[in-house]
Amino acid sequence: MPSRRLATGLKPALLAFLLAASGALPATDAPQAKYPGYPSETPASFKPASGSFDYVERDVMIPMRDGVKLNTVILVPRGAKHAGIVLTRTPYDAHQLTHNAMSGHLEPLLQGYDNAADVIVEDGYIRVIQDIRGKYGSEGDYVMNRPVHGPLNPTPVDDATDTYDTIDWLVQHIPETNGRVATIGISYDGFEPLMSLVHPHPALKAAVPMNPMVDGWMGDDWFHHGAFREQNLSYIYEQEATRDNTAKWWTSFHDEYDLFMHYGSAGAMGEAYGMQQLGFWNKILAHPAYDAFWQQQAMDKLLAAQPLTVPVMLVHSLWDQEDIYGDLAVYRAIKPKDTTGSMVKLVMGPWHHGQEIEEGSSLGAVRFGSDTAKYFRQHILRPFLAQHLKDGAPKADLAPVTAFQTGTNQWQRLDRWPLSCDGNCPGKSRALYLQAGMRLGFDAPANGNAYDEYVSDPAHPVPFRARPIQPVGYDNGLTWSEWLVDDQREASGRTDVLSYETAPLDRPLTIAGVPEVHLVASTSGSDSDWVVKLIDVYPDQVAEQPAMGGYQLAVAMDIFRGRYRSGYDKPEAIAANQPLAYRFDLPAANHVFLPGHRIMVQVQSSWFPLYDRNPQTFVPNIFLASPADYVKATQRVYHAPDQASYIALPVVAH
Ligand code: PG9
Repeated sequence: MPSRRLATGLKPALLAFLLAASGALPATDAPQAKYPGYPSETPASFKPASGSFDYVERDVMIPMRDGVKLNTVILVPRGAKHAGIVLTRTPYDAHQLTHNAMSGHLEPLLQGYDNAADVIVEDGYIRVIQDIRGKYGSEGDYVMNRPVHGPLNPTPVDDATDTYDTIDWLVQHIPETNGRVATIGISYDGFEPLMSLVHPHPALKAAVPMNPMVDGWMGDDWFHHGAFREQNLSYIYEQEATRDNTAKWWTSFHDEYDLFMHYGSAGAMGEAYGMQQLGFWNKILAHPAYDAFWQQQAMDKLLAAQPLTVPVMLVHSLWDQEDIYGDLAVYRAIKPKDTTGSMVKLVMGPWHHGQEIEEGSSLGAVRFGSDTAKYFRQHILRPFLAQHLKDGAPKADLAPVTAFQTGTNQWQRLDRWPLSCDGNCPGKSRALYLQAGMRLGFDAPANGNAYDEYVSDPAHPVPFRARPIQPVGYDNGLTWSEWLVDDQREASGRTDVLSYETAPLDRPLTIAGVPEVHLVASTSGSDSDWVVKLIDVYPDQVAEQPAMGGYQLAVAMDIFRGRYRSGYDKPEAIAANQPLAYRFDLPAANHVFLPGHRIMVQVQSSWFPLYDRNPQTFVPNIFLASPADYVKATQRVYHAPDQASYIALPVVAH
């Protein structure tokens, strides 16, 4: 086909060549053009005209001690002098986290996941976000939550050494800094500040782990008391398959309940998705119990063995749908080291995972009366960072513990946490007994029917929230972040959920600590899961918020895989139809059950598909259970005088 001619009658290529030769077109330093007379319009390198920006961006590859270079985005407020550095190390794409919006102003860039952007910008800090080893722009090999050098990691490098080397480079190569660095982050990015505390760099002046990943087996992202959080398969798949997470999870179902039922065991599902290619997935399959693999990488245990030399602010979300265990476990581990009382601060807010850097006036249907997240950032985080990062800043006026009390919706300045019981402290807690007639009360069970029973059917597991079950996610209207405050009426109406309830309270009941489950139960199977929920039941009508009428708000709830009854590292079959004692902690609560409210306890044996189903037949490894292993089981929960089931409530006297 003849080439198209222009109005000039010349062929485009010839015209372009003539124009270029005449100098009529700006010379571009385009790479050697294939057609010199018709060069690319894209230059070999483009330099943004950022001179008007209120910050200067420097993207650098920082060499670690083993030569691996880590991609690091450095954002320096224009004109900064003697500025502190706020460092986040992330597996979630440093470039994306520092370019949430394209702006000549720094705050829009940082407004998004993991940045307390208002505080960082208002106080003129240098913001540094770095891809961790093996992810996105960084070199090296990726290992999920890379364990410290030792039995689990034979290499000379880990996230502690990488943080040390990064800080060392930053304070030597950023002339605008005063040499004071704080590490901060949420979730996996919260695990990194904890790692920064292991053999810390002398320039590290503070660490702010928020909702950190600490013990993936006991109560954070991978298992809770041995039950596997199989809805996180998608995370493992995307996080491990490629360096830049370009291999995306897929589904052929709208309802995640149907998706996970379709594949049977979590192991079979992983196989169907090709996950045997992924190192961390194979490690999970090989370590279903709480063995050395999990115990030796638990950050609370690791830090308990470390000297405490850097001030730490632990930030906990009371309704953390992902890492509700870790920060308080770390607090228990390191607080005893804080002999001066000035090294460890604890903050507990009424938030979902990471909500402390978002809007905090409500969570789902629950309202708090003020923007609790902004309060935290401006009145707790900001003075803490200033004290440690700004030359000559005053000591922050912060209590050892700043906790939001739900129910009354008020912030508290506390000198310790918990205020009462925190596991194994008889005499400081009050037993809330399950009683006959589906009642609940502080009187030990009298004679009456000794137990209640239900049939737990793995073919129809209890949904952990109303169906259709959404995928785990944060965007496009997904409400994953709110599931812990879903109305539990969805469950209490089921025949495979037992619900026990007090009469309406005639006075407030305050708890501030860890509710401890003491369950006496039997199963006709040889393995079983037990889910226990402590619930605040709202009055039948709530004038100021009608939708809360009769709302069943979980204050604390968790799951326990019965095979670990004798020890988390010792799975064993359960003797069928024998009333046996099960003891496990629920997440901490700081709550007031108000007059007119009732207390409810729910018991069930599945929480699907967030958690994989227990086949209710004892098999060596549930990941490898066969379809035939999944059997119905008759569950009995006892409340006889000598077989009392109760929750030891960490009650605070009024
Ligand atoms: N805690 C988050 C997460 C980790 C692993 C699986 C799923 C979620 C997080 O690091 O963002």
